[in-house]
Amino acid sequence: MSKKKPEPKRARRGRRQSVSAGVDFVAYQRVKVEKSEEAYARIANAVKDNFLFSALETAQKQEVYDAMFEKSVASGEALINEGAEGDFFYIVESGEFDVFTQNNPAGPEVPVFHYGPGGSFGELALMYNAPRAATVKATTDATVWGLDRNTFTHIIVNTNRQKARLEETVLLKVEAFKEISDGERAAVADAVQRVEFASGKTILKKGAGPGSLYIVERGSVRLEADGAAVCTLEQGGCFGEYALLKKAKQPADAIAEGDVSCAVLSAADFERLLVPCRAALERGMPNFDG
Ligand code: 1OR
Repeated sequence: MSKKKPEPKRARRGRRQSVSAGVDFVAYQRVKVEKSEEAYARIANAVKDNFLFSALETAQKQEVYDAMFEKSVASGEALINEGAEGDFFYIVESGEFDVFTQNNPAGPEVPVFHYGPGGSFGELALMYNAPRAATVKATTDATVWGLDRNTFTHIIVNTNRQKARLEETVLLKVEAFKEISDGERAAVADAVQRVEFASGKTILKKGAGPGSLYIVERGSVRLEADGAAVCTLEQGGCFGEYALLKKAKQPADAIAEGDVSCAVLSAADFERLLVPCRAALERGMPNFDG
């Protein structure tokens, strides 16, 4: 066994409160497991394509990385046993795992799923406060990064809260979205990815082809054409829609003024979700055509 977070039992005796469907959490204490710079780099590499981590802001990622501990698993060892209480969530750095369940009609010895490097498992018991739904066994020697239940739940709760904030605050400020229903707005909140930009960064370049729709969540974005300011967008402001709607080139540079975070909707999701507000988006655009 490797290092674990300090005193997990004590933390779990805290007052429980229900915060959102399926998620229970206890008073949160930040956890820091000492590790090398190299270990941090390995964690970042292991989670880079993991959807659970893509929505996290930089500070939250740091919080998760701080809490993670390294664990070696021998070939044949069950890291998770079906029916057990959930304790940790795992990300695979190296090695292979098979998933088994007693409910498998083909037999409990036949794997129902497989994980390799970059895969993650053990979230169900933590999210739904339920027994482990399956057994996860190493089929080779493996290295995983573990995250304690309390930190995992805290991050999920925060992510849900951020999504609610996006839905109830930022997206409500988008003029063009006044025309879409609550359900449609919730679908946009589900589809967007949060992307952060450092101060001064050119987010979109004038003349580039159609890309995504950007909705400013935090900070301000200056639109600039040929050195002349067009306008400055604050929370709820959109850019990228001109090129998408007109199937044209970007009419302006979009530059981050201070640190900026945007909710970004892909061209495909834009087509799928925003048909009802095409006209409103067009009406709300700055006059790029002079
Ligand atoms: P957990 O906390 O319940 C076991 O611990 C983990 O195995 C579980 O979270 C998932 O992360 C992972 N059914 C249940 N759990 C699965 C399954 C699964 N696959 C992976 N896990 N399947 C249904 C089997 C009838 C396979 C789905 C493809």
